Amino acid sequence: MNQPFLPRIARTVCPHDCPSACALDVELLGPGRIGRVRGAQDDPYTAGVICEKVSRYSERVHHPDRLTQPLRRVGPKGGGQWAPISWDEALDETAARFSAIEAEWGAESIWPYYYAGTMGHVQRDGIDRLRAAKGYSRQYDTICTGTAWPGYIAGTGMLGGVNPEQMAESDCVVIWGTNAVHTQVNVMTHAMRARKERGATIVVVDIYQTATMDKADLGLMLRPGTDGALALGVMHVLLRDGLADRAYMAQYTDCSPEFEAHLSTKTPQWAAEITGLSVDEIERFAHLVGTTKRSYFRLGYGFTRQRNGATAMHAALCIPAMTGAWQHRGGGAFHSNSGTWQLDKSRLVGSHLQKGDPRWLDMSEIGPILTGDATALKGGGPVKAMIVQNTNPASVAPNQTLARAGLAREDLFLVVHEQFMTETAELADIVLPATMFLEHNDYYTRGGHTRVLYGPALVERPGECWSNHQVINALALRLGLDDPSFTSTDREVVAETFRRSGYGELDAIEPLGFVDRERPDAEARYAQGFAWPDKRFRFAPDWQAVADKKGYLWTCDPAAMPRFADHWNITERTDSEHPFRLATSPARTFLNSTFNETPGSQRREGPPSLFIHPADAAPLGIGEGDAVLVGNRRGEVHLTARLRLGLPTGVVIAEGLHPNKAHREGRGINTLTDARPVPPFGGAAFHDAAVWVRRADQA
Ligand SMILES: Nc1nc2c(c(=O)[nH]1)N[C@H]1C(S)=C(S)[C@@H](COP(=O)(O)OP(=O)(O)OC[C@H]3O[C@@H](n4cnc5c(=O)[nH]c(N)nc54)[C@H](O)[C@@H]3O)O[C@H]1N2
Ligand SMILES: Nc1nc2c(c(=O)[nH]1)N[C@H]1C(S)=C(S)[C@@H](COP(=O)(O)OP(=O)(O)OC[C@H]3O[C@@H](n4cnc5c(=O)[nH]c(N)nc54)[C@H](O)[C@@H]3O)O[C@H]1N2
Ligand code: SF4
Ligand SMILES: [Mo]
Repeated sequence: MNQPFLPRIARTVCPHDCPSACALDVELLGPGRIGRVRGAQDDPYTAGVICEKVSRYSERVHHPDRLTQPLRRVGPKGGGQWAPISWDEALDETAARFSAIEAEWGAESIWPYYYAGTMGHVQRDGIDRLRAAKGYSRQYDTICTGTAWPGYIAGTGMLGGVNPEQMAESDCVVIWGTNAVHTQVNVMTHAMRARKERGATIVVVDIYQTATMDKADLGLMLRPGTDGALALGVMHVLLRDGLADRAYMAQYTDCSPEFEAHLSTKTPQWAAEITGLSVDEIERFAHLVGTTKRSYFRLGYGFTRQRNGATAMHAALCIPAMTGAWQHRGGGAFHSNSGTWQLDKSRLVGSHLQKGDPRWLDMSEIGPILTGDATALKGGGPVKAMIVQNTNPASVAPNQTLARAGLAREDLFLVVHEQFMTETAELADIVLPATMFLEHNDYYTRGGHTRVLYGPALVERPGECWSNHQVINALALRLGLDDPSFTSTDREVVAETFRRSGYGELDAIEPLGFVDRERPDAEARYAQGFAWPDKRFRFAPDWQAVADKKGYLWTCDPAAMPRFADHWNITERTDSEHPFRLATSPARTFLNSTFNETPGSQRREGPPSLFIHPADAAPLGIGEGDAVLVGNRRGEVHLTARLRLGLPTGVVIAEGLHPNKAHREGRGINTLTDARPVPPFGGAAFHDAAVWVRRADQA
């Protein structure tokens, strides 16, 4: 007997790649239909606030372009002609091709590829279980966190910080290298509470006048890739003016006469020269954080998407270690809590099944890898087959020309499991339709906060969509794997992972919807010492020790690393041919390339644009709204000029990622970014490119 559907509001979690991982209340209007999505009021970090793109999620779930059945390419690669096929046909063909390619080229010629389209661990990371069991090439994850995380760990010894809810108890919140209004709106909720309730000062450090800087009391607009210099100038002033907490440094840090000597030449004049800030701005900032005990440093990812990003993160993190802000409630630092979950994911990712010791291929180097770069291939053979889940490398990967040429290779067998016909899916041999978060079960961690949340399947899936977990399991069974982990349901994997991690039983956790992993405040602020053997924060980082902790792989000569916290001058140089520095900062209503298919976001973002200072535009004959061409050694991209006063001269900004085909000639912004791995351990310098700009009609 069919039960009538009762419209209701259900609790779940936002699955997207955003540190906030908001707790959501979703209106369920019918078995397969949702209405409004709201931020949960009773979740202390979400606090009832979510971004606009997710509040109109019904646009995305019920989008007419959603993929709903498996497709096989007919005609040439990328030709746009597809024939619908059954799941059996799609999986049989994939398994047969994978087996044949493995027999001819070896298991390492197959490279499962994924990222964080959903942040649910079961659906995101289950692909590693198949990879391990088959001995396929491994994926070295660098694209997002490759510079930021090592930079932070270099100081504290682990990836964790003071609970971000404490921003509300701060007297000074420093929002550094994150455009939180766009990328993690909840930071603003708590920072603005501090201002309203305590009169806290809000400082924003960025390279242009972002929507976040609009809200700041002190906006520090510096030249791209110079954050290390700002940090050193600040520390110089702290020491010079007696604002360093000497007792704290003596007990909790490795501060040495050599480090102080190193800082003695890093005057605010020196820093002003490099950063483009004034001496007064640097001294004001130093005095503010030097005299405000409760200063909270919220360090983002953006400033680490520079070639010197890891050292910049470390240098910024050194400031609260010098002021002793860690000791005070509402003070300290935070980047991510991703080192604090203590999850046992060994069954989920198939550690028990690992076959051999296959090569690690760097995901950021997908372009060089697929176009046969011997170094990027680690001396091994070519990649001949891929299954891609949860990511859109034809748009998001650096050096798009290489990435797309590689994905389009006729001799690459490409399977893409997606919710939409993305620009990666367009290049596939087989496209598989994927469920969305409301249609499958998973759990989610919150890098920007303290909770691990459960998101249950709430609505019926459209058409023949399958979850990532189902696809990986079905493919594994067809490839002859019989481990019981390949016959479990997604809910069982959540339950098992929680149980193995000591979180408790899912049945008990589900009604509440989360496990709070908040650490005792003293631990979060390292009151018993930092996470190095001598318990001291490191002004002189031991990068090898960072690599050893996390399994990072060196991408530069270790001897090249600066000895102390420093400004490492290795960003892409401007020259007479490439006089501008370009950053590709996130747009407010796209999330990487996700949401660039929804009408609301398309309307809000308009055509792909380039922010340029009028003083730079005038000599080039560029006016507001003109078509411009932006280029460098890697390629050329069409954009629409937007004249803005809120950025330094010599710097241009393209907020993205718009679809490649929204650009004239179909080349997206990552045509201009570099895929060569950033030191010390890889990653992509998305905001670090030297370019030229011209009127398109003069090009
Ligand atoms: N709306 C929206 N939200 C998102 C995303 C999105 O694309 N759109 N992406 C999601 C993902 S995957 C991530 S990892 C997070 C990242 O979120 P954030 O931590 O905010 O990092 P980014 O978005 O890369 O960049 C943030 C800011 O850093 C600035 N920046 C660039 N170079 C420098 C520099 O040298 N110094 C300084 N001080 N600032 C610099 C950029 O201009 C930008 O304003 O956001 C997530 N949330
Ligand atoms: N120029 C420039 N490029 C950048 C950045 C930048 O700042 N500037 N940021 C970089 C960063 S920080 C990151 S993290 C990367 C992110 O790059 P990606 O991880 O590729 O992020 P998205 O573009 O959002 O693509 C995620 C895809 O996963 C799909 N998806 C979502 N959920 C599921 C699911 O459950 N199953 C399956 N099969 N698919 C799903 C979505 O439809 C979407 O197409 O981009 C990077 N690229
Ligand atoms: S702010 Fe981030 S986590 Fe929250 S709803 Fe928006 S995308 Fe999701
Ligand atoms: Mo990211």
